[in-house]
Amino acid sequence: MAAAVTAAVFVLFAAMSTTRAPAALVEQTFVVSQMSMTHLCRETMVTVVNGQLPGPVIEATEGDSVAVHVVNQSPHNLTIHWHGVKQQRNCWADGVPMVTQCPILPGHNFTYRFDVAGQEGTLWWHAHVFSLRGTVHGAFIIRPRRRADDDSYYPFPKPHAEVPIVIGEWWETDLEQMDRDFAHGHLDDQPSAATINGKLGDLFRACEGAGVEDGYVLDVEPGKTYLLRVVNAALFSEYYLRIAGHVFTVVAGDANYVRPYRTDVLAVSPGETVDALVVASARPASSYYMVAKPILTPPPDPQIPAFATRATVRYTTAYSSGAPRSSRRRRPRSSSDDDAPVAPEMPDDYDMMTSFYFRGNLTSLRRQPVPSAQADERMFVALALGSVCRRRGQRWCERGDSDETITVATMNNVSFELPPAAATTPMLDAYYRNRSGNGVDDDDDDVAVVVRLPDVPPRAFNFTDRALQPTGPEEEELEPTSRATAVRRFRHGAVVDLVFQSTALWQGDSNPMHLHGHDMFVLAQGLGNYDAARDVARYNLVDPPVRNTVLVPSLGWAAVRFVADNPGMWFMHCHYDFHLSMGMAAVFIVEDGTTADTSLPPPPAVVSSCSHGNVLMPGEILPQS
Ligand SMILES: *[C@@H]1O[C@H](CO)[C@@H](O)[C@H](O)[C@H]1NC(C)=O
Ligand SMILES: *[C@@H]1O[C@H](CO)[C@@H](O)[C@H](O)[C@H]1NC(C)=O
Ligand SMILES: *[C@@H]1O[C@H](CO)[C@@H](O)[C@H](O)[C@H]1NC(C)=O
Ligand SMILES: *[C@@H]1O[C@H](CO)[C@@H](O)[C@H](O)[C@H]1NC(C)=O
Ligand SMILES: *[C@@H]1O[C@H](CO)[C@@H](O)[C@H](O)[C@H]1NC(C)=O
Ligand SMILES: *[C@@H]1O[C@H](CO)[C@@H](O)[C@H](O)[C@H]1NC(C)=O
Ligand SMILES: [Cu+2]
Repeated sequence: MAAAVTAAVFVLFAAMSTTRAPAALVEQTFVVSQMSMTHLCRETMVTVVNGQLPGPVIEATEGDSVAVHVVNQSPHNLTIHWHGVKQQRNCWADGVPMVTQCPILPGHNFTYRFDVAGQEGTLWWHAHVFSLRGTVHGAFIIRPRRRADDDSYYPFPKPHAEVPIVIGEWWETDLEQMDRDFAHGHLDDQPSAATINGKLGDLFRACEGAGVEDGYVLDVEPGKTYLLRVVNAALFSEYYLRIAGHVFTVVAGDANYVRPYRTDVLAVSPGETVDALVVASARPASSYYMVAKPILTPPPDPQIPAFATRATVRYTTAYSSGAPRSSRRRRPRSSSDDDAPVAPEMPDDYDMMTSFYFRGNLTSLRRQPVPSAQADERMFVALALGSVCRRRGQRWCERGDSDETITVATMNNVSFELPPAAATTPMLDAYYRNRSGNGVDDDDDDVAVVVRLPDVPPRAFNFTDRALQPTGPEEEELEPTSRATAVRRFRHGAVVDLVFQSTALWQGDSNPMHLHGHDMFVLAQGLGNYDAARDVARYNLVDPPVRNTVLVPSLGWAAVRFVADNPGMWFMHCHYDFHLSMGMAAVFIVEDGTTADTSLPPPPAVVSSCSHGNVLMPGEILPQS
């Protein structure tokens, strides 16, 4: 009795001291359709959500439920992925076509339902039929849940305003066709421009007589602090972002707080987000360019044109407090139009070190409970290009830029392809029904094989030897590879150490590696070949930054640790679109735990089906139990 009373009092006390605003349902409808847009003097059909580019911002509060009704009025099969949302025990809503669901067919609808619990900051959403995400994307903001007795619910002074800054590219290509081109080893497509919040900016010429393209304008009041929520939604490049005359204070990356880090330049790779505070402390009489500039891979890699783009930060004069009050509505006055905005000095085209140091300076805001016990699983994954014979099943063919081969991208010498069975049954469905197998039938005459993603590269070589970059005898020996459905199973709760090694094999790209369903502790990064004997000692096990996308530097490595505690099938892939379409991907299976609340629940009542219509009741696909 006494114990019960004490418990009741305690519960009441706890409830009082942490009174939180109640969780809400954030509901939104995404109508996906095609729209004609004119840039660079040419009309282009683009696939967009709600007629907007970038698409609508989702704004939620930590702990909210989200429901997004997707109405597919486009001619494309598509799914939407909620990039960075952990989807704890909710893999069904992760939005990877043929892995977690069938695509939403043209003319069909699908509703995604999920919670955003335990995450705060900036994430984003995008189509996951790969290249379509070039125009089907938007920011996803999760604000901290405010306690009733506490106004300072951010771990930094509350900013005056919050501004999504979405870096993207303008494509005049049919993006679905481009995907197929990449998958067949044709890498000729390239963006026509870069964008900030969908605008190309004044570095690009509009039609003759119409001058330059519009740029995004951020109006600021002197002395106020702005929280920029920067998303790199580009398909191709990592970008630097700078604002002339202003300094950033980075406060979060991938919706995980970092210790405030002052820098005049941000580095954001595709898939990543960065939250940064900017104080409008420059001379208000001028305006200032905000420039996003891609990082290029130096020759001998093919020099794909990539473009810088710019927006403007413009000071508006607020009421000065000493001035007499007037009933007239305050009109923002822009700085003199005659003055060209001040331009920032940008890093050089091939400067990767500024990005490397930027990342090296990020630490988690709080000490992290890094599971520092011995890892249960260790993997070393080499990222490379290779080639397969164009004719399926053919074992020998001419290599080295030959027409007989298709260029593909690999993880430990496997280039990912979906099993043909996934065209009718998503891998997760099959897995759910037979959790002891890989979730893929390999009984019939499928060409694709399911293989275990090797834990180490099957063949040791000097990973970062630049002599491997151009086609040549050494390269040609390593180049042959194969396609398969690469999967790797993890016991529920396994602590996994994963080292990614970017290689010089046939290219010298960096690789932004993205893991679905989990965040990763980024323990260390380095240039050259990873050497455990030397590099494990450098692991930050105290306050490593936590991310869903880790940039593996060009000709370098990154070491991450994650806890495989979210049952389901999670895509792990490079967030450069060309690498993804070429097969730099794998599926991580996280097994069920021992209890119901550590196991994958049944699929939601309405799931999309590949074969018959789009609405299927669970009884139709699940064995009666
Ligand atoms: C999809 O949703 C829209 C808007 O809610 C509705 O008008 C339409 O009938 C739905 N289509 C299907 C196939 O359910
Ligand atoms: C932090 O940034 C500074 C300036 O770019 C750089 O010199 C330093 O090496 C960086 N620190 C790490 C650990 O990367
Ligand atoms: C489940 O998968 C395993 C391994 O692939 C297979 O041997 C077994 O027959 C499957 N069971 C059922 C009921 O399909
Ligand atoms: C690997 O290649 C690099 C760059 O060509 C070279 O400097 C290094 O000595 C090589 N390492 C080994 C072990 O051969
Ligand atoms: C990949 O495997 C093939 C054999 O299947 C081999 O010829 C090639 O050298 C390997 N390449 C690498 C980078 O391991
Ligand atoms: C869309 O998906 C359906 C069912 O999986 C498939 O039959 C069709 O070929 C796909 N269309 C395209 C353009 O990929
Ligand atoms: Cu890559």
